Amino acid sequence: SFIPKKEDRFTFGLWTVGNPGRDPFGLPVREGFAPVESVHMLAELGAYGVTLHDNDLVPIDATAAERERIVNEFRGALNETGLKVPMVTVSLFTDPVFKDGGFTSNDPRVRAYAIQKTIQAMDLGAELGAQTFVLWGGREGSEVDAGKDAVEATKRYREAINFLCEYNISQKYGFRFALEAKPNEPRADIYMPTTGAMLGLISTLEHPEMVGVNPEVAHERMAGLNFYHAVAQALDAGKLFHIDLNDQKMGRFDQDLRFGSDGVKEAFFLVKLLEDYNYQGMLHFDAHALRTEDRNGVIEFAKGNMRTYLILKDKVKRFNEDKEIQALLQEINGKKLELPGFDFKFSAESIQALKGYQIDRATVGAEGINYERLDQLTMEILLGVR
Ligand code: GLT
Ligand code: MN
Ligand code: MN
Ligand code: MN
Repeated sequence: SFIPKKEDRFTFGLWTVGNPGRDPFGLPVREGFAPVESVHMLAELGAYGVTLHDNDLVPIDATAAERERIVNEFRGALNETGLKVPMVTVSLFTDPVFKDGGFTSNDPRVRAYAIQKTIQAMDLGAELGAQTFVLWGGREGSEVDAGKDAVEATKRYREAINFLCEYNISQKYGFRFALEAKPNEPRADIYMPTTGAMLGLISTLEHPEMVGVNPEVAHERMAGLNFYHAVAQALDAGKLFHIDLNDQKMGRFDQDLRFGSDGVKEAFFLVKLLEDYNYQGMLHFDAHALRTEDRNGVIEFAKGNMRTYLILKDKVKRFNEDKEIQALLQEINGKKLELPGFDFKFSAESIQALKGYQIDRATVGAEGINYERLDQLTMEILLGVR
């Protein structure tokens, strides 16, 4: 058991298993898996698909002929293995031209190029059969707020996404865009730093129905936030179009650790949320193997992400079927309000009923809620003794 299957919908970015272990202080330590190698390796491990930035596959300066050769070769590997490309994205952060942002750059030459590059990435994604287009604005931010008006930047961001939505419609691509927030790194501050901020921006777009979010565990944890809560809000809004699974120590630099390797409990509640609410999207790992690893370690890393998800899924089942836990939850969540005419919806009758309500404050205030016992039982499930 815990062997990944296509039905589990696990996907990996080409940049994840392709990562050669470079960091801002050190050189590469291994040869990352090249795109075609990644496809074969991941298919063998039971993944459903791979995802990519335009330039993970096609170099930024490739000629049309080179592009065709590369895409054909890649498609050959996909056909051979049955691996899918459910999501693509665009790099608006690697090239020096984007040093002060893409969509929000002060320079209109750069803003136009960012939109042009994104449109070309959409064309590539459509060719590969992708349905989701992720936008991570890694350089959309600032160090010097004197130099860039943040209100103007928000307007430009909106304008660019509106443009992309219209292009999507005009080409009948049917993409759903998923906006990925991150609080900082590589910029000192990145605009729209949290999933909640992205949800706020989406409601101001011309086609809000076409745009959702791609929350990443590490990014909310860098900001010291509860990822489970962020994803819950996105789910409630019908906006969880995609998800980036990995892990991260709270408040540190971007670590992109193997899923579940740091915050097991939070990972458990995330899996529980996704499973209980029947999330049907891809389970996408955006992480990379530690810099200590060789290529074999990269395979261990890829396996580990999927295996941990499946183990946690099994723990969720145990939690949901545990009689004692369920009885406790019933006790905690099964309280009754005896107030005829009041149903928490505003009406003439409910306001009347509410005005006459007299809570027994002392009794209710003194009741224990039993979260200690519930949390201990959860821990015992996680620790494998239940
Ligand atoms: C980059 C970033 C990720 C984003 C990717 C999509 S690229 O690795 O750190 O969080 O999801 O652009
Ligand atoms: Mn990500
Ligand atoms: Mn990250
Ligand atoms: Mn990241």
